[in-house]
Amino acid sequence: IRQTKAHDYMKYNSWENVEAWVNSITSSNPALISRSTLGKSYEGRSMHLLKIGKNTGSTKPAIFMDCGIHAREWISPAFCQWFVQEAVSTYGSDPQMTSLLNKMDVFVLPVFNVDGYAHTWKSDRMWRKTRSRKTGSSCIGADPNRNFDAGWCTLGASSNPCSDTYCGSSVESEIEVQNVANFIRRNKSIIKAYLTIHSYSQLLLFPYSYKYDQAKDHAELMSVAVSASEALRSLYGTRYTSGPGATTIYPAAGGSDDWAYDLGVKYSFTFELRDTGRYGFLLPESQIKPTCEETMLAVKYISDHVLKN
Ligand code: ING
Ligand code: ZN
Repeated sequence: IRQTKAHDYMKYNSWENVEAWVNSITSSNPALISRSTLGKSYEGRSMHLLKIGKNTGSTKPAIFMDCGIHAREWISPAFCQWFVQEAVSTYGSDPQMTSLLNKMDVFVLPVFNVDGYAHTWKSDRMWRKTRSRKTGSSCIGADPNRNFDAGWCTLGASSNPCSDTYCGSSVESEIEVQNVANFIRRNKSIIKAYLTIHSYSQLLLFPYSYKYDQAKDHAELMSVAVSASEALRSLYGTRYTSGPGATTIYPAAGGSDDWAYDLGVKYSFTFELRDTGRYGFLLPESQIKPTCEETMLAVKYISDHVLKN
């Protein structure tokens, strides 16, 4: 029998490999990682969540980061996996990472849209949405980043179930969105930052996307985003644009960052990783390492800022 390919940080990994990795990295790093599940997806896959941080015996402030809301954005789950590995392997030697994990916990959801991700490996590489079925429509899935309770379905979203930006039949109609929203609601007193990783376009976005109003923390979020982008650029010269979603990419309601912000999570950012369109969603594996390395610098900059505030 042929063995299936093993996990490799410099390759894209199938859901089966990501799931095996969740278990192996947790058992190899019991002092820094603990595992839980947010619940099951529509098709019954587990939404594994990793908590990275030094156990201090008391409740710490936390950062929540998710990857893979959209199925075809493969560099995103690759980054979450990279982040976890980098965190455990530099804890104790890198002062910034050490102090982050001593003082805060980082909740990492390596793949949000697990069913969609599996579908991009099985049958349709360009699938974006969830895989939920609805009676009365032959079209499948809703856009999880249009399904949150933030100006739901008012702008930049479609009520057509066949659209790639279908907002769903109601707010949080998607079980995966419910699972994430319930966790963040339950833990909102400790969650100080919400980071959600997409691709592509090289943008660092913050609220709002569902309206043109400036967020009350606009000045601070803009300055954090600009500095985080500068840190990212310092490694390989990759240029990012920072700004509110509505004016920087396009208006879009129902996004997770706007929802988290309105819930009270001030440091709420959406990353759009490499590239600017040459390869788009089909970013070559040779770019996983440089993309993840530079993105680490931005995430660490934001984490430092959150820690100081
Ligand atoms: N971009 C995001 C999308 O869901 C976005 C942009 C960010 C919309 C924040 C709403 C809120 O369309 C990609 N590439 O998915
Ligand atoms: Zn996306």
